[in-house]
Amino acid sequence: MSFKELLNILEEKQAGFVLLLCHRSADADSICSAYGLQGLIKRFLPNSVVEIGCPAGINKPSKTLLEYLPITVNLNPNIESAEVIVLLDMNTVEQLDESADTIKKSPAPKIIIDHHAPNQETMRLCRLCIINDKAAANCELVYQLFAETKIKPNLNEAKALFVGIAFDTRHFALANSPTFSILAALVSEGIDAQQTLSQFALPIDTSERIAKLKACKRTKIVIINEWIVALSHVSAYQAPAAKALVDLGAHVAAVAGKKSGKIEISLRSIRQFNKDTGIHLGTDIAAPLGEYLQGVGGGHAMASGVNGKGEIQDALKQCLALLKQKITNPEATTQPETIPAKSP
Ligand SMILES: [Mn+2]
Repeated sequence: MSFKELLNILEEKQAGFVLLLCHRSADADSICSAYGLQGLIKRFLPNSVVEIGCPAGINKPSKTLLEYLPITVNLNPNIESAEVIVLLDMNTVEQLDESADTIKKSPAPKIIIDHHAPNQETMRLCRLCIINDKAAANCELVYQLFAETKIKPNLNEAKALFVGIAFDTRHFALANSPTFSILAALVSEGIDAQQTLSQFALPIDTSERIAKLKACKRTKIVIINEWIVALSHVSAYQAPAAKALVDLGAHVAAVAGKKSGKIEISLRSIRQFNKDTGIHLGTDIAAPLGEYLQGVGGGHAMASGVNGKGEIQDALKQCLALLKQKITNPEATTQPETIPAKSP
């Protein structure tokens, strides 16, 4: 990891225009790491134009970020005229949709600064790879570059790096030990941690709050082998509602909803449930449930979703039957017998 090598490339190219690219629907980590790097490069090359480009858009929380911090991003950067391209917080250029080809064709040297699993093709494409997939946020890597030069980030840069880390670690829940020493260093630059975190907290819609509360009120609790299963229904925000039930204490939650004849179910669980039962909510529950509801289901081990047709109560019953079967008889692969297969 070396800022010196990065600077060597910029100096060798006498780069007058350096483009720092963030991934599709750029998040806080991506934009804040670009902002930190932009400031650091400007300390050494004050006459170069160093621009942050988000050719594949930015996400909703990032819009709040741009209101509170003096960060400027170009949503339509001129990739062709960039003399050096830096890719931030992404392991493939495919994350930039249509711009991917332009980047690949560009003769400008490419540099990647990323904390995802390294991708061979990207490593071939890039002249310099600053990658650490152990880092919890890309902002950590940019902080390390500051540390290497012994330059301290100014208050806005420190704030940005702090916020980027907070977002990518889900408010530090996914932080590693080194993350905390970086955070301590950033806070010592004068950040009010409490105030900064609340400033960038996303407002929750009233309708979402009510949906979650209604889901709680309607919850049916079933205990299977000491696992608490929560089943509920609400007409919108099924996913946040399922997450809310898990946050409240359920080991696994399923929340269904019906809209214009179609049924939607979101499933969430805690890691322990997935680890101890071996149940993958995507393949073991959502997929067969989707089939049962003549639709589709899939997703991750601890978060999945189903779309299909049918009645809410019947769908939840079937969901419970699948969970029961997988919890009590993990080896079986047949459909649960408790509920007869639905006629088309
Ligand atoms: Mn990231």
